[in-house]
Amino acid sequence: MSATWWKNAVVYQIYPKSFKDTTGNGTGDLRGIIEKLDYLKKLGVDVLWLTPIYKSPQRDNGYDISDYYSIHEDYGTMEDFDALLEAAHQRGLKIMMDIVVNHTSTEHEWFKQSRSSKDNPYRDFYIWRDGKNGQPPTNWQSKFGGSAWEYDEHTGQYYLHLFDVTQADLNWENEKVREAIYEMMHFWLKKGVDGFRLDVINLISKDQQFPEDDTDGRKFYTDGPRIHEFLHEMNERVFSKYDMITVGEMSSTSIDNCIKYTNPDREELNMTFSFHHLKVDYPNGEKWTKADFDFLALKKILSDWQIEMNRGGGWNALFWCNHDQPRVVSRFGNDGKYHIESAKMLATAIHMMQGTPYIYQGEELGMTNPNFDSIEKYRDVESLNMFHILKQKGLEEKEIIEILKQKSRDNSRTPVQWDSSKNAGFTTGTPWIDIADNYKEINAEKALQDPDSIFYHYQKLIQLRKEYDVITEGNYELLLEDSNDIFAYVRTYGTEKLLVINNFYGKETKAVLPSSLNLDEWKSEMLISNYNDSSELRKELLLRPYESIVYYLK
Ligand code: TEU
Repeated sequence: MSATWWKNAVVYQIYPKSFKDTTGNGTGDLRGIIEKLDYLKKLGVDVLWLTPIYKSPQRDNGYDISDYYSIHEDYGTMEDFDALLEAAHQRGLKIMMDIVVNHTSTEHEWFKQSRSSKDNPYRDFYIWRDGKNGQPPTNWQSKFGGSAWEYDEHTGQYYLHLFDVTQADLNWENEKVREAIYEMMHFWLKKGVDGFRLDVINLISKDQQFPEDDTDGRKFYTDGPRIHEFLHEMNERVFSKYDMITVGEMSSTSIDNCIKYTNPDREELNMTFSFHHLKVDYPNGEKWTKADFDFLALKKILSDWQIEMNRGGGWNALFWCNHDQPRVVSRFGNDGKYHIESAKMLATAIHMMQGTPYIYQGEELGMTNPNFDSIEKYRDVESLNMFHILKQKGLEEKEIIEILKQKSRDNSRTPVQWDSSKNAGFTTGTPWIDIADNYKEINAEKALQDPDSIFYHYQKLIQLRKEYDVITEGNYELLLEDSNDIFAYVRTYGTEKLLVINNFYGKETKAVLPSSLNLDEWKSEMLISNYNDSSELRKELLLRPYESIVYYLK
């Protein structure tokens, strides 16, 4: 296997809590993942990323870790984990762990020690500062709302938490913290795991002056002063010793930084998730408002990242969905009349780009947002915090629910719809969060029986990636840049081309391809489409609602 096998791999993200329950306690578990490995193998993915399964009080569904070395009891035991690893490896599937090292739970032993006194040896594992005139040390804001500093009466100082108050930021300036983290990483890699997804990894280096201005403070710790040094050190001390895949989750980052993170010469990470393309429905940067998405901005952002990362020798992780984002078919597609067409179109649009694609559980079934209509149905800490903050701002409850229906992270956290039986075959108990009520129409059992299903479209896209080098290697050029409904691009690799044409809307439209493509000089073959009678390649193509076609030119 080549050292860069991850370049044409496809990763599948599992949110264990909502994947498959085998005990009837309403929460998914590791045995449930083992049960579904053959399903995942059939889809054709190579790597399974598990969101955090470590011991945790679950304030933020496992992103608040209290022990890096044990498994959260609802998910099973370390024996179950070992069994999963073995069963996955037997099938040629790799396992990627979610590594959360910007912060730990305040229930982690390190934090308990740290909080106990100013001269405890663990005090410097976290970021403690004195207040300013009875106020927090800076005006930095938590990503989940409110101040990023929490006062601790016991020692009279504040600790930093960029996320929930129970997620205390680790002090990466402290070499002992870094050593402890590297040791933990070796523990999992020695067990045989094949990769890491590193949670908000570009936030670990804070400006030690702790400055402030009239913003929320993110510029003082995003892609911070020592971030590249820390990642290089991590690579040298850990990643370089294993054949593994690494992907960094990058909050509010820049293309320039992501080139640095992923250009192999710098020895940091293999690839990065950036989120700019998923902020096109945040008008003026505001997430907590109901809004349509800006299609031209979406095309521009994805294209800029395709072109610039390639030019700088970097590598993108490609994705529409994860456990923090609404379901893409509800967001950029159509979850009603054109559910199947639009889900397939979106899949094609992202899978034919350069980078390593990530599929989030249920995306391959076209799972939709659940449209939860009362606050009791929501579970996510961010959604619940925002509900209160927006209420304080004077918004009506009904209005806030409409916003949550579009923006809540719970939109993607409802259980996987396996079949049409009770609770969609997810659990025999009471699910920890409700199941979307369309599970009788949208479920895996049905998808597997229908050769035209969204599932088989994803399967085909994955196969194509394995067959055509142009999908992995080709450079990218955007076509019809100003079109308000078509997202078309061409990939070129030596003497091969891939022409990808997507209608992003539910109306017919005409694509007039530029003469510069010299279409007459090429032999073309249709590789995939979402209608069974899509047209051969022509200079002018009439596209039906959400029609999506890929042509291979040689
Ligand atoms: O998310 C980091 C992150 O910045 C977001 O995607 C986050 O969900 C968003 O800012 C909220 O508006 C990662 C994890 O993916 C997320 O689930 C965790 O809650 C977070 O880190 C803290 O560990």
